Amino acid sequence: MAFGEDGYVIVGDKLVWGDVNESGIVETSDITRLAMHLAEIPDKGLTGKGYILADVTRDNAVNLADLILLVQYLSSEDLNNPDVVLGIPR
Ligand SMILES: [Ca+2]
Repeated sequence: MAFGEDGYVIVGDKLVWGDVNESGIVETSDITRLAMHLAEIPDKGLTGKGYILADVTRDNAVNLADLILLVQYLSSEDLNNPDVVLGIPR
């Protein structure tokens, strides 16, 4: 176990921000997974690494702002937009 520069616990692989479902890549199903968490659907709450990776705005809260940024990232035609840093392992 190690701690990243933001104080997050890192276990195993590098963090891929936005990889809410921990599949290794950022994909449309991550939006679904985060939406289920925000809707407080029973047994669909995020915990552990998935919760950490869901905080794509990195403000230590998982909320609608994270969902919006994730949608913007996945709908962006320019995934190299420097303002969008999701999906970049760190
Ligand atoms: Ca956040």
